[in-house]
Amino acid sequence: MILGAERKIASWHMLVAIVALSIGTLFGPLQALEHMGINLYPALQSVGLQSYYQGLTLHGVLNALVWTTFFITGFFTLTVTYTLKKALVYPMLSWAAFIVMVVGLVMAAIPLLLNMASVLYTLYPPMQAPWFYYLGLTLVVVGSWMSGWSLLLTWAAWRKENKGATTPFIALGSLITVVLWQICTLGIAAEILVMLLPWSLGLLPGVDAQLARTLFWFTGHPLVYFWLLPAYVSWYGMLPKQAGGKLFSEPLARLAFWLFLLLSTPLGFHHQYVDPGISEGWKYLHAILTFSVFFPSMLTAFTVTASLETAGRARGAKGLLDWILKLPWNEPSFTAQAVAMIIFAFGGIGGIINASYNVNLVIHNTAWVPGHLHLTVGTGVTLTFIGILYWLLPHLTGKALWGTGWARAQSWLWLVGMGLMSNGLHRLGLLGAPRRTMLGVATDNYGTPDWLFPRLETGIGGTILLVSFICFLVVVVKTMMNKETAKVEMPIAEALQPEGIPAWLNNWQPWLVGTVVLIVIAYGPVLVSLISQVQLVSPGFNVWK
Ligand code: HEM
Ligand SMILES: [Cu+2]
Repeated sequence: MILGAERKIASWHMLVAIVALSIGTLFGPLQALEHMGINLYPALQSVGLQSYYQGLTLHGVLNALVWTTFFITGFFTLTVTYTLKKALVYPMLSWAAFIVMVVGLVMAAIPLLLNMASVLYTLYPPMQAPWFYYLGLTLVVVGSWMSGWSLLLTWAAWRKENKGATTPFIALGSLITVVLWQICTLGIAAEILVMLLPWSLGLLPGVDAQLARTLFWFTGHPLVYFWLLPAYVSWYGMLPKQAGGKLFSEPLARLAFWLFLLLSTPLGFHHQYVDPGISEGWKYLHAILTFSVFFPSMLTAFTVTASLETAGRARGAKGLLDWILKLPWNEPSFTAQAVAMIIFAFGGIGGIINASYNVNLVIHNTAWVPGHLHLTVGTGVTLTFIGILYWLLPHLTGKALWGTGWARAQSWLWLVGMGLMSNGLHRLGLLGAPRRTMLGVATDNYGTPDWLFPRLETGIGGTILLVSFICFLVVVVKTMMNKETAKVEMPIAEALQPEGIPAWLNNWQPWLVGTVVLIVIAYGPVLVSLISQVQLVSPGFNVWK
């Protein structure tokens, strides 16, 4: 079956995603070098970059929001249609979704580039951006919703034609992620449409910063699962096949996705442990719920590792651990994703510290936090997506991947660079260095000599990451120009035991009901109290000019 429209739609998404990542990532090494004491920002004023904070906002928005969202909506267009073996029922809806996302992106990019919206990617009011920045971000989200509707409608049509059939795992995992996104983005949609947009238009006298933060994190935590679950779709559903093995247990894989749907949203207060206006009891509840996410995370660690072990054994491994060496480390797509997993494991461990109500106070708002998020979204997710591109680009373009040696080197350099940078940032955080701060300057004022070594580590790591990223870009550009053709298909792993899937792992209803009930319990009373005491008092501030 040829799914031409779907491929075209996905190709356009990937193009925007890669361009966003390329521009966004440019600023990363600048930040890392600044931390080391090499401040290149004054020289960049001539090309329009006004400050560290403008660069940091571009870095966070383009990488964490734009690259991820465009990649994911494009990737899911393929995963759902290919595994259901059904073309989109409304391809025009998916095209319209893409156009809405691009229009939104342009609207948001203009004020970013003009240094009118350097409010960082968390857009915390009372910092205020122009109204068209907020509207642009809203359109990106609305476009991603539309793209999800198109996939859900296609699945509904498939169900009618295949009464009683079990949805294939890859399609199910993708659709669960789509639904998670539709639910959790209600927070940021409410924040922008009801407060920030009218406030920036002058229609509201002020803004309630506490309510805005709460609505932001309603979306902000599940956002990390919106990033991560597409990587899990690949780790569970594709990587075992790429490695020459099988998915160890399909029921466990499905259970993990359902649990992420259930547990992702009702725990955003773990980002607000120090916020006033939310009482300890509610924060404690969210802390407990955060720890419950440990279960699906461990299910994933176990199932994915066991799947890769089946691959190593199929390749002739006999001993306890030699299956690791037998894995196809010469394949760039595999290597990138395997390296991403290794680094991600450390991110998971650090996450337990962030989640702990009391220990969090030690690292809150310190450099530890970007140290952590580069292990998770910055590597676990991004390097996995890069690994996916190593088969997806040949699939979409019909051209062979250029330079497998370069691509492999890219992953290992990323491991070294990220290992150093992230370690440096974690250490700086433990020494009390704040995040979102020009540490090169801050050290002279309130730093200590202990900061010196981790600052150097951060700068060197960031520079190695730049080299890694250049390798990636060379591979992409050279592949696009490659004369050698290749026919590469989406890898789809079989289950080790194609046993019947229990009905409760193919049934949306109990999971959706559970999700809504948990959200109402965990957020309802606090939101009611914050809304009933809303104080629209704060004017907008521009702190970056
Ligand atoms: C070449 C690779 C990269 C380098 C060298 C790098 C470097 C940095 C540094 C040093 C910071 C801390 C700045 C501060 O707190 O003042 C930072 C922040 C951040 N980075 Fe990266 N980064 C890279 C890639 C990425 C990627 C791939 C992503 C996500 C997909 C990402 C997402 C973020 C986010 C969300 C922040 C926090 C922004 C904020 O606090 O508002 N970075 N980066
Ligand atoms: Cu979180």
